[in-house]
Amino acid sequence: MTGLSPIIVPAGTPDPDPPRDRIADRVHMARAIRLAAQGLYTTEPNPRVGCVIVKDGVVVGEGWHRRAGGPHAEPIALAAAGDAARGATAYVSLEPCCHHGRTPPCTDALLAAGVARVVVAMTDPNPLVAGSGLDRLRAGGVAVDQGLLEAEARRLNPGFIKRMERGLPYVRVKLAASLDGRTAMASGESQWITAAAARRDVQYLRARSSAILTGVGTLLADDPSLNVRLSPTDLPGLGLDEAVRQPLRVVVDSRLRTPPTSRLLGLPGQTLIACLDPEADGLSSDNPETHLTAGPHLTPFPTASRDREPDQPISRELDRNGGPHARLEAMRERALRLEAAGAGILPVPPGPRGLDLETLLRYLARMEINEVLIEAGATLAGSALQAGLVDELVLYLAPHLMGDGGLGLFHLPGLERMGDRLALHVQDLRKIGPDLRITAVWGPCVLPPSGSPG
Ligand code: AOF
Ligand code: ZN
Repeated sequence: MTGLSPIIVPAGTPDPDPPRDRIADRVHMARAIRLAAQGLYTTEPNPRVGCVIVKDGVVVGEGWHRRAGGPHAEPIALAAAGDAARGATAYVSLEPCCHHGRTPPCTDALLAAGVARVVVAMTDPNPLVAGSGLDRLRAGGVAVDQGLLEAEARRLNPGFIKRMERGLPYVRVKLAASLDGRTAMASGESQWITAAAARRDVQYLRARSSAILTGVGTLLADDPSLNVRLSPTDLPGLGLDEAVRQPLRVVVDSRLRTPPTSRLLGLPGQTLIACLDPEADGLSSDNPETHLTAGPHLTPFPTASRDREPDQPISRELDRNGGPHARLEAMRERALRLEAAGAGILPVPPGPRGLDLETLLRYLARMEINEVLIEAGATLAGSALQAGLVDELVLYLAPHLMGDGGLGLFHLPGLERMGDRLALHVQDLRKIGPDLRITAVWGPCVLPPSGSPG
């Protein structure tokens, strides 16, 4: 592989006299993890995986998974190794798969190539694999070791792991504020708080995410694009002729107030608007007309445009003075207009504050969304935090003071006493141009820093 900087063996528990082969194992696994990271911007919904094949102390093949549907890391490394794979050791950042997915099982390829030993950093949380890959290798006479640099390997794939283990995506909240924690001036003015370097850094956060989520308040105030504006040369793993993947844009918009002329609807990529489910919201009965739409490309629900005949009488007549049917009909009309503008509409049942964010996130996980970036205002960011749905905060702080009349970072009602505070662990802190970037997670440090490399 070209273009990679030298391997730095991550520091572990000090070992006064580490055997040479154990050091070699760590070096090769570190390399496999580094290779896997080349897929940071391209593999979703698949995990980022790297593989190194070593024979008699010499690296004879390397590979990393680039795209779902494309070859996995192991067959690429095996092809590079050729006959040298016989009797060799394969270092893989994730347990080799043993199932037929879009590609055949990697365990079969490793066995057929005569690999003698396989070292994996972590087992595959995919229930279709989950240890069976290692079992199959052992049954085929291969020596198997697991757990080497496991924490480092897990950091590669927080979204894939959480989706497989808990049916939820990994959620990052990104916010930009002044040093005194304000996201807008008292006048409401908010652009731009951070400088160009921090705004570019956010582009890398977007590029690694499967979805970007915002609220209708931010959308109405800023008309944001929520797209990735980097070029293929900015992102490792992308060929010059390849398009940069646009994450799914998700707008939390209970009453469908998103204007069909919103900028994000005109951009490449898909937009999903999550609204309050009119049925669950008590607006409606068993009337099939109450189904809104999810857009032809998202299709989890029957679409209004397909269900309804053009001149079918509508319930507006029943309820002229703004009662539930009129409101429902107004929602339907807005849904149809937004759908015509290219959006998918997803009805979500109500939660403690507005629509139920956990249900929405579970739905996104079913769509194979691994990492979600929330770029929203204090209300949505606060709701997501208080619902326990946020895994990581990425906070950009500009060296300004905006005054105590400005808006704060999170709307967190009910925190009154010191004991109510939400405790964070700062995992990474660095200067990006003139601004600071703080990456924080809950509790002890287990998660990776995000954002652009360096
Ligand atoms: C590996 N090596 O490089 C990757 C693995 O549809 P498929 O065939 O691409 O299979 C996807 C699943 O395979 C994915 O959910 C995960 O369990 C595993 N990914 N496994 O041995 C790889 N990318
Ligand atoms: Zn595989």
